[in-house]
Amino acid sequence: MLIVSSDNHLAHHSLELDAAELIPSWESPQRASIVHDALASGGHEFIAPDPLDRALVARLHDSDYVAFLETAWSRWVDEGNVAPAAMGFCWPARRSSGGRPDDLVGQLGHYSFAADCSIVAGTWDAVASSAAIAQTAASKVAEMAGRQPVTFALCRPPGHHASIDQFGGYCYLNNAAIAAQVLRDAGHERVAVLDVDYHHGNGTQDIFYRRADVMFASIHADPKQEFPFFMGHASETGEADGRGANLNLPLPHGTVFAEWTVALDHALRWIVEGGCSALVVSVGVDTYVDDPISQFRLATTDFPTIGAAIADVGLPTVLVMEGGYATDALGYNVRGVIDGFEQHSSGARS
Ligand code: Q9C
Ligand code: ZN
Repeated sequence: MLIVSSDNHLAHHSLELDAAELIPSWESPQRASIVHDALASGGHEFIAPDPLDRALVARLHDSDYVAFLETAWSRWVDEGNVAPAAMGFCWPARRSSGGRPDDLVGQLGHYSFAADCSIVAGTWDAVASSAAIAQTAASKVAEMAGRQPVTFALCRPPGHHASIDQFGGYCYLNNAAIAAQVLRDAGHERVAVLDVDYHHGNGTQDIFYRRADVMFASIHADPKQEFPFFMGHASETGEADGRGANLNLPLPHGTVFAEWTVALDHALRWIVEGGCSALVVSVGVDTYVDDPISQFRLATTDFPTIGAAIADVGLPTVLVMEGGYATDALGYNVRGVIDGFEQHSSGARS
């Protein structure tokens, strides 16, 4: 498989508020190295990303938000802060009047939705590189010949929690949304984004919620029990032109593969019936039983089955890396999805 990756993320080591303690984020630099190393011996081709297309990003994210992400760290330093991470502490709440404050800490609240995510010196370079990886992986799929084009975007930081104008959940720019837009621009009339990360892809849902041309399906822990808490309910089905183009399949804590895979079949059927001609997958492997921040019970041996089921849809596919925090198993689990996809895709399909 063609894999797009980069080392430009290494200086992004964010802090997160976890159980009232500020800790080095679970979303660590070593995650991407672990996945890279697990794939290095698999006979894959690795390429570096093209430069990020800023006009493309501006079609998915608010331009003032992107400018904020790019400049927040230097503003933080210029204001004399010595703390190693720029972080907000005050967010707009119910009955807030809204509007963007002038103050940097106020803007950190305005442009984020969770305290598990902060901006450090290396954040923007990592975020821009991660988005460029998704963009490049999608443009390669769009130009590839052959039966079932597929690429893997080894993105870090992840993207599916990043909305039009808010970061959170370790995500800043929405890599999967960028990949989907590239496929749209390459002539695919209808594109699906399937999100199999443990957490709901609230950012991807937000970006495409009023659009019919990108369908979004997510299988995730019930927001009644789990982050991001305020989005991801089954009742959210899309609005305006996007009515009916959003599918949420929330599952309870403790879900095992036999239950999870029923939701996967449902989502894949929905995508096929929706008439999509290309697929982006938000590949989170934090559904794994021993994930330190998650509560599903998938096994390492389940991930190749997931990859094969996704390949069976037969669409040109961009696999985009999202979450997965059990560093001991992360490499095997991601490799499982990729091997499962490739083996199914190259094997006899009826
Ligand atoms: N500190 C992804 O998997 N973190 N993001 C809260 C408490 C929320 C996960 C943990 C998890 C975000 C891409
Ligand atoms: Zn996740």
